[in-house]
Amino acid sequence: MIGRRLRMLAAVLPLVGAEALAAAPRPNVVLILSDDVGYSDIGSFGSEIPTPSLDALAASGVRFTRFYNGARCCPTRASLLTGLHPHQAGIGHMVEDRGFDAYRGDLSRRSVTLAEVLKPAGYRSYAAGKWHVTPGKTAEALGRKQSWPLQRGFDRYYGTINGSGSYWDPHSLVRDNREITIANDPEYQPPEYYYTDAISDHAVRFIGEHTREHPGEPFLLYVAYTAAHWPMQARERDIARHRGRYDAGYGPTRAARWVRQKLLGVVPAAWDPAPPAEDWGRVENREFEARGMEVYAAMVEVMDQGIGRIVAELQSQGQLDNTLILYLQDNGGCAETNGRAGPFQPRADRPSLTPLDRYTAHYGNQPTQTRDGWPVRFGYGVLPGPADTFVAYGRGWANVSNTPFREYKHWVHEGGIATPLIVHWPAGIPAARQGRLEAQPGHVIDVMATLVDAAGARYPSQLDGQPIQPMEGVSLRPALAGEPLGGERPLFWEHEGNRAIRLGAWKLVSKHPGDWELYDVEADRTERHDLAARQPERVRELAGLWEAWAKRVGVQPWDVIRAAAPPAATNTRAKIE
Ligand SMILES: [Ca+2]
Repeated sequence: MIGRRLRMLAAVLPLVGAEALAAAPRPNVVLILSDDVGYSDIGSFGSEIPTPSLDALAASGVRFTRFYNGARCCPTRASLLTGLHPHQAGIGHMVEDRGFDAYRGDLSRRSVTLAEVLKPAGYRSYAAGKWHVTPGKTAEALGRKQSWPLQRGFDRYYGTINGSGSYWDPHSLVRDNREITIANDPEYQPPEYYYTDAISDHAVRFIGEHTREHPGEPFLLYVAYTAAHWPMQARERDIARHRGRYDAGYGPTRAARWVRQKLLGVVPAAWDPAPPAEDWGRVENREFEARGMEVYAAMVEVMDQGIGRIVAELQSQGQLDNTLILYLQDNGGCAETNGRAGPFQPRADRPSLTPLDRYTAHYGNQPTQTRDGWPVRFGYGVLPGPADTFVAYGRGWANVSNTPFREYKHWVHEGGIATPLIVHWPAGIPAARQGRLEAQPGHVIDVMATLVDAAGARYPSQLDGQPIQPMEGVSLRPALAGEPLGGERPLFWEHEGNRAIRLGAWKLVSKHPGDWELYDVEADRTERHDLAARQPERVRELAGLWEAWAKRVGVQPWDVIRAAAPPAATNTRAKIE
């Protein structure tokens, strides 16, 4: 009951702020998402990685310092695209069917995407990059296409339907409604293929084509980078700019980020940073560990360069002033160990496997060979970067990425769910607010409500005869003007049995299968001082709100969902036209 009252209040109050803003014509929207990048990994949130393009957007935009995602690739994307909680959108876990409607692993027909909502308001929509809200790991799954971007409101698409994969030869690559390989795509043959650049190039191309072919019409452009998800892969010349920067290890990098974060004001000095995850003094192969972070830094920097080209294209088309740009991250730094275990594999003298012809597509996250026949190598000590390597950067650096927070991608402690949100919109943000920080909490569910508000669109109650669930978020537009978002509202998370609710200054959180922990996240957002034992009444109240929410959105016990996992898809190949 309390939850419902708060939601109603939250839904009514934002109008006050929105009316106070000067009326701007319907803005273009460029929604940029990065993948497995932590809270402190960009310059305006404390990083040493050069991100001048994002820093420039931050300097003349508004930075939300208490913004949240859904802890993992698929649930965050489902929420971002629909304005619903992931379970309501059918993506309660990832993209496998676990036998419940909230866990179909495919975007629900009882949800609408940003593109489907903006289309009746006169928008054309484009998407470049990772989709990952429908199955895509096998040729058979890709054959279904029912929830591909063009079936969910977008007019053009270039990118990967599935998650992760090689940057040099991505699998599940699609142009519009057609599966392609990097080699058989007549429309895009750069001198050297690299997925991050391919995403940027297509985003730039879509802006140019739109302004030529549909002048005067607003557009939505969704740019979903896979940087800097494993594998750590980048061009040697891009890695070279970061060589030696991480030789002193995790501690000094993390300490320097913490100092910069305090100077920037994105975290208060009073918080006690989370403990370090790994001890550099005990690292066996420092060259290997430092190299992982050098490549990661290169991946983030190349993404930022692409964002710079997107902004430059908007500028050259005269569109920048009335384009609402949002940048955010899909989950915290990733401690997964892919490619790091097992014995070192040296590079062969020559390609030893049969090259793939241009019509052969490969399926699955981790290819066994490069297109030109080199075996893909992994294992402790394999220096990542080239196409024949497949290695993650590891927990020590993920802990640095998430400075100053605890935990990682998958978990709903702050290290898993905290993301920067940069909002840039010269025509829509008052000059006095440009460059400022915004401390009101927000969540990826709010992006739908924000775009509906900014575009003057109508969120439908049904589409094609299907009833559509009401959106869950609130418009962030008042906050752009420095006004309140409409009082306290609870924010909720569930992923793999990890649970959390944030209401006002309080956060109740649990790491599966552990008990609830209670934190005052205004005084202690790094979650160092568990107050659950001292405040049982508050624990009960917040736990009750969480239980009611979980029931409403269809959360199932993680042990049930885990047991319903289908067999893992293996690496396969097929010829495509
Ligand atoms: Ca991710």
